[in-house]
Amino acid sequence: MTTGVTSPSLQAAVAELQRGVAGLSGRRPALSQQIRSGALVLATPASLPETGPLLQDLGATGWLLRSTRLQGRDVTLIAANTDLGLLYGSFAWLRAAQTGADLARLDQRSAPKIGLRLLNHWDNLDRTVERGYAGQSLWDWWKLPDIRDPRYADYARANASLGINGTVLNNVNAKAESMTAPFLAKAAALAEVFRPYGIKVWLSARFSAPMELGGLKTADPLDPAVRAWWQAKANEIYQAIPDFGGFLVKANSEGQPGPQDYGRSHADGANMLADALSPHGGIVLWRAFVYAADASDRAKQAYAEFQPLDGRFAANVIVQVKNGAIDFQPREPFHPLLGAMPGTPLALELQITKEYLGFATHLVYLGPLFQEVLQADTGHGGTVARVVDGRLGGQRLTAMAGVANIGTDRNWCGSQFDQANWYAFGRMAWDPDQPARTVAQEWVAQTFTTRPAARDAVAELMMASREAVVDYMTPLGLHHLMGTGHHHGPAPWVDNLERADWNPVYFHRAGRDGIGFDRSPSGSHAVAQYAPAVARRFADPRTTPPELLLWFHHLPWDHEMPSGRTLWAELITRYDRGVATVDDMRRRWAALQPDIDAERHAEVAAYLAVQAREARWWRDACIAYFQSASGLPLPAGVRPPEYDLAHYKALRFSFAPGRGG
Ligand code: BDP
Repeated sequence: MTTGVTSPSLQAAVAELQRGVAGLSGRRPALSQQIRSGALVLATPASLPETGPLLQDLGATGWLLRSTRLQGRDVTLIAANTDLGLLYGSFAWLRAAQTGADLARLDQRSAPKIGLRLLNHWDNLDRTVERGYAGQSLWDWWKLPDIRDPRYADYARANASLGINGTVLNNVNAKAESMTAPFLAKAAALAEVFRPYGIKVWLSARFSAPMELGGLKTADPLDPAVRAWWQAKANEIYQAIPDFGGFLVKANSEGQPGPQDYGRSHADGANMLADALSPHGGIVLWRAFVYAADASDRAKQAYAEFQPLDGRFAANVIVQVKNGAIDFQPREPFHPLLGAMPGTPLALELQITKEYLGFATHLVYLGPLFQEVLQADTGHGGTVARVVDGRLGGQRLTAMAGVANIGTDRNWCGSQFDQANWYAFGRMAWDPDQPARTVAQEWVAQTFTTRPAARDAVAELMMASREAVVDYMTPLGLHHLMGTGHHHGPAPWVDNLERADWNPVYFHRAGRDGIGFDRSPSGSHAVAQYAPAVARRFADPRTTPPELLLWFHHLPWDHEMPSGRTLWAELITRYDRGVATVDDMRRRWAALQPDIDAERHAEVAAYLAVQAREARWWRDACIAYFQSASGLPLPAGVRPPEYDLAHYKALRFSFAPGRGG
């Protein structure tokens, strides 16, 4: 192997290649031969000037893999403009090797389409993880900064292999303590481990920290003492972590403090923090996830508060928008803010952890969900992907964030297949146009098997899984039917929570007259927040896709569906289809036994059994409840729910995971 100066990133690249080849060589002896004979050349224009012209369109971190001749020898060139690009290129070469590419005929090039590819950890300082289903937080704050768990480096390696280049260490429901000197030293230790892998550390900032830590009487963003406090804090942070990424902020949302506490706007708050960070090159990610107790329609709130602020944010502010307007449901239409703020960089926030999709025990591959939102046409001149990669609005700052599903579990993510969701997030943040199916095949080839038939069978099982969870939990655009607080299991009957918009009945509105949330012009008119062509389509039940029907419309039970069935019969058909798909996934997995190692095969099979049982529970409880609302008999041939409604209502889950500290 040829290498030039050994920066930490280049050393990491070489180490990955050596380790990767050693791991693969049992299976592919030619690989180690290729490396030992020096046929793999890592080069930047600084070490090999003739690569310069090849790399012009690849930016700082894009890479090129090419089988070529150099100085009379056949070589594989891994080239990039920087050493970090070489690290990404080395991982790309390993991916090519692991997925069975012809290594003697390589010609690949790729550059990231999105600048900031971030994980958001909802990790608390006591190591509980909000909506975490993979054990404790990876960050052992108590032992840091002295003790650096080897998994920190492995975490960085895994992320770098996907191109993830930043991580927000702490929960958006932030504690001010994370900004005290001892915790900054701990964050700095993590930053040091991550640095060679191109991963910057970010922190969630609590807006009221100047009061809690600085003893100020106010956190008003226009107060000079508050501004000075944040500036001093930013200086202190950059002393400890010179390449600190910036702040992620949840403000005036679900009880978190924010600028509105002082009659100021989100822009006032974000810009104040942006001013503090800007001398250091830091960035503010300001979340648009807000909703108020008195809202007539919770789905409208974020747009109402943020859209009028378009163009009013400082140059180093990005507004971070969830994929949908409610909250990470199995299916939501894309968020109406996406495309509606052309004068503001918008980050897309996806949830990798499966808070509303069966936690870690349900096999749900999120690639299709990510693809669906990224490829949605906003009606503002392009897809969500074009909004997020900045091409639509000409933004220089671009970002995509994924709420992490990583913890101390031996398999990192709570289940074997949940690793695929971390993988898919990273790959689609690098290139938001990557098809979910290709990403699944790639992951399977690197995780389970390269045999094409088995690889494709596993990938197809994954591809079916997202629609399955939609069907057995919230078909036809239903949403937020999950159990109170923990969000485990069905609870469509809940109607007694303190705030109307926390209750499932608020969202489905099922009664004798029909079901669904009327967001059309005759209802909350939330459709008006979309671009005109999209708004027109969603305003009319005949042009609304059936998958989103009850998100936008309240319709009678006998409403005729495109299938020719009544809405009532269609709802039941979808619940049945969800259960049937999971049964089918189990059968398909069982048939793959010869292709998968026994340990993981058995583990996944056990998880699928849980999913099959819980899919039935979802179906039965929802049908029992919606029948009590509709008063209609079950269509002929439909299996009645196993228990009566009272049984399902009485179930309790006191210690369901993911509640945080
Ligand atoms: C919801 C979660 C809650 C988070 C909130 C958020 O239920 O735990 O704090 O989102 O995104 O999905 O801030």
